[in-house]
Amino acid sequence: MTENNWWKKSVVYQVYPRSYQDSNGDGIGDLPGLTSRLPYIKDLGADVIWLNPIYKSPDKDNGYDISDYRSIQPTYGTMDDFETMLQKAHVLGLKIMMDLVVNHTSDQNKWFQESRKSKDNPYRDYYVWRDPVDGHEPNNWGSYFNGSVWKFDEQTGQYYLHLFAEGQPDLNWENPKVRDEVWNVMRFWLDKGVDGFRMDVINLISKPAGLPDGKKLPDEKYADVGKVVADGPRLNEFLQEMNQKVLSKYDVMTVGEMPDSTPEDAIKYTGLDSHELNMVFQFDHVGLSGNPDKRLGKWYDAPVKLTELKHSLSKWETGLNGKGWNSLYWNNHDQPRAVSRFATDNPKYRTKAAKMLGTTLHMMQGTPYVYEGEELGMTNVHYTKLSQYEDLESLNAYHEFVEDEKIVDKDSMLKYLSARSRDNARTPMQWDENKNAGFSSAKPWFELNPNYQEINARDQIEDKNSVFSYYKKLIELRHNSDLIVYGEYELLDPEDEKVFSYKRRYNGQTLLVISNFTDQKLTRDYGQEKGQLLIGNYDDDLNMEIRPYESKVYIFK
Ligand code: TEU
Ligand code: CA
Repeated sequence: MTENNWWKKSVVYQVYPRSYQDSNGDGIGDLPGLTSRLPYIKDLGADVIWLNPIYKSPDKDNGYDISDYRSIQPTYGTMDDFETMLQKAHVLGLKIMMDLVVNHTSDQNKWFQESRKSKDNPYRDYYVWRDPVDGHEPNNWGSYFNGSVWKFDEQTGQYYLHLFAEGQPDLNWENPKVRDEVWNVMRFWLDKGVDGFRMDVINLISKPAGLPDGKKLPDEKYADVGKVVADGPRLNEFLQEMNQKVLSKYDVMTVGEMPDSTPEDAIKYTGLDSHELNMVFQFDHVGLSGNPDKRLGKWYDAPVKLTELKHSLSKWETGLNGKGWNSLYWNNHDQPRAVSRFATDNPKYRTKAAKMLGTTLHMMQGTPYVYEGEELGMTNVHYTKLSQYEDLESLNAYHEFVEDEKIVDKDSMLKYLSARSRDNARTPMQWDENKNAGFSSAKPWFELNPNYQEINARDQIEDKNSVFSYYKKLIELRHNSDLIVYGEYELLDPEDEKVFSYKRRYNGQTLLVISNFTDQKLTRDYGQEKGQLLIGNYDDDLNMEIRPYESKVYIFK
């Protein structure tokens, strides 16, 4: 049997539909808008589009709370609009990967509406219901979005489980009927011709038997639920069932989002013999530089140390080599903008810095993901007021830590939100310098980043020195090189706090990648004088000299 691995050679472009392109002047991105921009994505060179959820939803968590898995959110368009988009994408040779959100549904989903009616409702066991313990929540788990994971429901006097927001009750995967429902939802979309799924928090679906308390520090209100629930006892079994019953019948690509997973876990799920998923999204590198006050978790504004970043990415490169497959990403709709977070958005350097980050990631082993606007070097939005935020994770965290628990002062928390809020990723796409950045004829649903006059697609498509043109080259290089796709990775100088350099080796060829993460002029010798320059973000090459945010790639044949 030949290995069908088109997904190993692909580059994925992520579209957050709400912020991509509005077509009907209501200020919200939509499917016809995306359809009109497919040629742009094709021009960039991407092979696959990962589309964030477009299903019917009350939008408490921007589509990650689904009320009907088989219909399209009316603000995004109709099923016809979806099918037109899919068909046009296929004509252009672009594949469409859907978001599959099945750890939880919306509380407006028909299943949950039935489930909460009575203890003997046929849908009761679709969700996780528990009696109060001594008048309290059944255990000490804390929600990803703050507060307890348990919500008391008056009607039947029991609590239901929600790892995320209250409006996102967790499905009970122990119930075989739930699994069958999920398989049917998957078949519904696969039979329409979609090319794969990105599976939302898929490593959280199997809860440990008895739902035991998690470990917590004395001054912590709740236990970190990820540590108790991730990689649960029946996860392998559920994913194998999914593969046997559904995935194996289609030629599709799958990526499982797996917070708290390790390379060892990932090998279990993406391993060559396990027949489960093609790859996972791991969280190690985006989890670095959290607050030393553990109660605040990700909320902090210190930059990440380069040595830690290198260690983290390298652990996955070497850990999965020959055993599983990596996904490569700097950012997505849940993360701040890469250039602001890992390099600099200072206008003096940001173009160089964005290209440097692109080079560092795109020369690694794995399938690269480009988040909309990353290919332009879009930056964090730098909000200063709480009223500018929209995302419930940010708002909940502010209310809990500043107002309820008073463990951080207002100004610090605003700085942390500005550095880390998911809203940084969700400002509308910057298409041109016109009013509303070409995103919409009306006021956008969410404030634009004011820098769209300086950073926009129209300028960059024409400019051969733009971040966009550079990403195009990076993608083209990968498409034409087995060395870039398959080569074995080796980190150089792990203790170097300023330069990220590594080698890739394949069939007697070697690639050398050198990236300066500082604004200083440095000198480094990795033997590059004997190599041939493949790509770099400066006009010329000074060999041993490595200028601010310079990145260059050499090949040795
Ligand atoms: O995110 C999973 C997840 O773990 C989030 O808590 C994420 O880590 C957080 O936003 C970063 O602080 C997925 C989706 O990508 C996210 O948009 C959803 O809100 C979440 O699941 C619930 O469906
Ligand atoms: Ca619209």
